[in-house]
Amino acid sequence: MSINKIANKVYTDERITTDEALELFNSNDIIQLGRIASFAAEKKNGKSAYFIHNRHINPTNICVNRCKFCAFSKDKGEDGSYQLSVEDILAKARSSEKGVTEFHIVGGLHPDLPFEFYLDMLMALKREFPAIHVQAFTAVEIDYFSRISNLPIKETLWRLKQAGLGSMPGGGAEIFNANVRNAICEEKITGKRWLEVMEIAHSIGLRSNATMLYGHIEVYKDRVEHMNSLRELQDRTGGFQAFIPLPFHPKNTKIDRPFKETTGLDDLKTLAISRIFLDNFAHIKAFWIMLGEKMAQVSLNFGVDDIDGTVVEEKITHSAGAATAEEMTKDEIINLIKKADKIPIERDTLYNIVKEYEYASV
Ligand code: V47
Ligand code: SF4
Repeated sequence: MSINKIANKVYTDERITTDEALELFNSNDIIQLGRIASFAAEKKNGKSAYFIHNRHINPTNICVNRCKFCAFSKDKGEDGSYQLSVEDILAKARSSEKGVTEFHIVGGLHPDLPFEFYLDMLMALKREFPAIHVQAFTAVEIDYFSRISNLPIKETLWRLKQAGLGSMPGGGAEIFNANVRNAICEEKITGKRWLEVMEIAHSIGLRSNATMLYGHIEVYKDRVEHMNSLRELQDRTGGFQAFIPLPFHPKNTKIDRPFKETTGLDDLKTLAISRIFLDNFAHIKAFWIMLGEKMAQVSLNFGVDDIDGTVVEEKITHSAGAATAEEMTKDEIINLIKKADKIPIERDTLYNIVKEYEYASV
């Protein structure tokens, strides 16, 4: 089948198959891919491009999993390992700029911290910042909390929600294929378990995101199957907000690669195809920290409608050699969006509009 035939399916609102998505991955016609993805994106979000005024906080880098692709994690007692107290976390929260609407909190699987630590952290944050949404804990952390607390996943999530958890980020998904997963993060929960945790989260009203780590040892088919599992779950729950493809950063990791970073073409292709394939996801996000500011901006014309946020402090990708800054100001983000010929919309975590900025055609 030619790309034109696949394009016609998208233009007539017909879902594309996994074989067709694979065909798109095997094409290098990036301009046509961009055109089809832009059509799909504009149908969902018009000319809007979203961003959020947020702050990331990583409570600890000590992690029992030690995934091969992760340069952030350390063993307990190792040089460079750290563990923030609730008071340290509050201090970071207090240092946020006025107007921040989200704390984004993920960390390692700490060997000794009890489940109560995370409940206390949430309660302390909500006590002091009741209006700020806390998006925290990947499905991997939730599964770990359920094991250390001896509670079922649903009860674990319920207690976190009662303590102030607003929604979940999309991390920990990596690549669901079992062989690839075993090779890059053998200690991590399976893809099936990741999906189960998300299904339960959605069932109790917690929204979440979904990610895919690409550009390591996986092949295109693994990416398509990963996205297909997400599309199937989303058909059942509707609980995912954004899909975020994350390009692998190899520095300081244990993954041998014959070449280094993902290429610009692969980044754009992956973002564009995800927009075309995931017809039941409202948003495709380019996390500028990992893609670079310029690539994130360009991707706004290749199916992306969200470039994440101000971030302020980022440890996961920067441990793995990211060359980006750790913070962008709102004005810088707005400028990137305007110059991509889109309308900047500051959103909150749940995509309510905080402020719509003027459209300035270039
Ligand atoms: O799960 C770890 C990834 C994720 C590396 O939901 C790496 O809005 C590249 O999921 N190279 C955590 N990636 C970050 C994450 C995220 C980020 C921003 C927004 C949202 C959201 C979610 O980072 C991990 C893993 O997939 N990661 N190491 C690395 N060397
Ligand atoms: Fe731990 Fe997450 Fe890093 Fe894996 S990716 S080692 S689970 S912090």
